[in-house]
Amino acid sequence: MSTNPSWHEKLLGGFRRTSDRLIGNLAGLGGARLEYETLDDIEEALIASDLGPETAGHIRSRLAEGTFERDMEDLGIRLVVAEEVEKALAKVARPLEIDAFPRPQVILVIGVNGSGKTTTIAKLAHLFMEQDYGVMLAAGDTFRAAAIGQLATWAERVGVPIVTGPEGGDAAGVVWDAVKQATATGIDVLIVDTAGRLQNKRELMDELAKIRRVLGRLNPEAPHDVVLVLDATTGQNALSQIEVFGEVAGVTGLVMTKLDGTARGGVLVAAAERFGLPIHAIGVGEGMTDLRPFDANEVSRIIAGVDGARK
Ligand SMILES: Nc1nc2c(ncn2[C@@H]2O[C@H](COP(=O)(O)OP(=O)(O)OP(=O)(O)O)[C@@H](O)[C@H]2O)c(=O)[nH]1
Ligand SMILES: [Mg+2]
Repeated sequence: MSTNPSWHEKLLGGFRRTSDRLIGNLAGLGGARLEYETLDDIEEALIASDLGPETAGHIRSRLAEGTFERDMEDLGIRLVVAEEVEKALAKVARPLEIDAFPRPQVILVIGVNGSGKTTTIAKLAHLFMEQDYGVMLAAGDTFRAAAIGQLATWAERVGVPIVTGPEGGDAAGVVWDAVKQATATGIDVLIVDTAGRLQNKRELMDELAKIRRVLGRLNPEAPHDVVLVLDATTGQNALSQIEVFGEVAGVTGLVMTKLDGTARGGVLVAAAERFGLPIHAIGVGEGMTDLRPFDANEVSRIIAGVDGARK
């Protein structure tokens, strides 16, 4: 029998900080009648737990509704929290669909240095392979030889072809070659890695703009997806990354990784309400099976601490 933690156990880990904080902050606020001051306290507690102000406001209004519901215990409050968080997350939980015509569908993967781009690409490739799509990778992070090597190792492990260029070479050139090869060989999905290690916003913008120009010349629809990879352990910082990359690269969807260990998963809710961008998948580890589209019900129950597996 495997002793590896299950998907659900890893998720519990990734949301523990958020849900512990939430449960701690809400403890003792139920029970008595919910007066205005108590409602204020609850709303503050929710925001302090990384849920965005909008969701916190909805929860407050729900709790303030009708005098009958006012004698609530902690658990009753948490059930309302779970329902409202689920509503916020259900709107954005949207797996990546492969529906480009003509093929290939080009997915550009971007994000700050170390956020988990390369690992996420491997996990996505595995997910699409399982759905019987033909997948190819492009090593568009040409800044370091190690980056090319890391993606090549993953390509081999997952069992997909990869197009690379020389270290320090032109990323747009690699992407050009990759699209040509993917088209010629009937590939369904081409996933493009990019460098996070760029000096500044200007340089990043120029590089991504060049890749986009090259793609557009081969297929006006490409890139079909621009997926921003966010590291859940960076908490609120993830929100400013969405803003910056949105401006620079026109983000079409998000993947949140490292929702295991020391993550502050509540930021997922804040991101959902602030930007409304599709959240395609979440990652809970470094293995190729550690990425899935997420289940808004499961995640919201974990955040609110009303999950069956948790006492
Ligand atoms: N715990 C955990 N670690 C992860 C996860 N995803 C990636 N990592 C680790 O985070 C580190 C950075 O991941 P990469 O995929 O190399 O990140 P990157 O964005 O490609 O980094 P650069 O290419 O340097 O910009 C690696 O050590 C990964 O193994 C995850 O979901 N959970
Ligand atoms: Mg990388």
